[in-house]
Amino acid sequence: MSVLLKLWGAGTARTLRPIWMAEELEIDYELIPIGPRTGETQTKEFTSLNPKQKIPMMQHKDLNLSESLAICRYLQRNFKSKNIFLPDDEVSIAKEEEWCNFIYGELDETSLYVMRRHYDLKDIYGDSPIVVEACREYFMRQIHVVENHLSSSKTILKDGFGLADIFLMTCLDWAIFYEFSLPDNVAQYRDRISLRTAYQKAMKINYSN
Ligand SMILES: N[C@@H](CCC(=O)N[C@@H](CS)C(=O)NCC(=O)O)C(=O)O
Repeated sequence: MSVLLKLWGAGTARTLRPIWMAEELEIDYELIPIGPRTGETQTKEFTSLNPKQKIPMMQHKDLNLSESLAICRYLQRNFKSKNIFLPDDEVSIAKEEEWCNFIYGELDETSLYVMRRHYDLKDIYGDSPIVVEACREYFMRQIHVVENHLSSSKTILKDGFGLADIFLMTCLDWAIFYEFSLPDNVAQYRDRISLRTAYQKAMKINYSN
């Protein structure tokens, strides 16, 4: 059978998301495991697909799509599976949106990725211990929102594991890598979700190089 879905990019928290989503949805896909800052995102071929020169990136039929959240949402809506809860009423759609925006905007972009820029990638973006420390404090403040929420729910949306959980988990793994100590119930959530077969398979695929 010909492969209709191509995913580009491996090796980072952001690239894990579409790979994990594809594994949960049991989609037949081809992975082109290019990495960041290897020159592979700068080639003519890749730049013509994604002028941002960033991974992850998805090709499906005539659609070229970048942004980990947009890709995962597209997969969730187009390849349904009992493994991923798909909200279908206005309130739960809005709640999923709210959580994904919070996780992506506050935990990923505002905290963890800024830490990455000014610590791991300081040779490119500049060394800034003050910024890194401020991001650390900010992340801890925001994670209490998650702690409170998970005290009454096993997954982000009460109806089942889904898109927001994939985003949260990838940020929690990233936070552990940065030696954050997570609140107990958040750590237990992470332990529980990490038992999922699709997560374990996606981790192996994403980090195999
Ligand atoms: N907002 C984007 C961020 C994508 C992004 O920054 N990707 C990084 C790797 S995590 C990248 O491709 N960096 C390559 C480079 O800067 O050369 C998303 O969520 O997909």
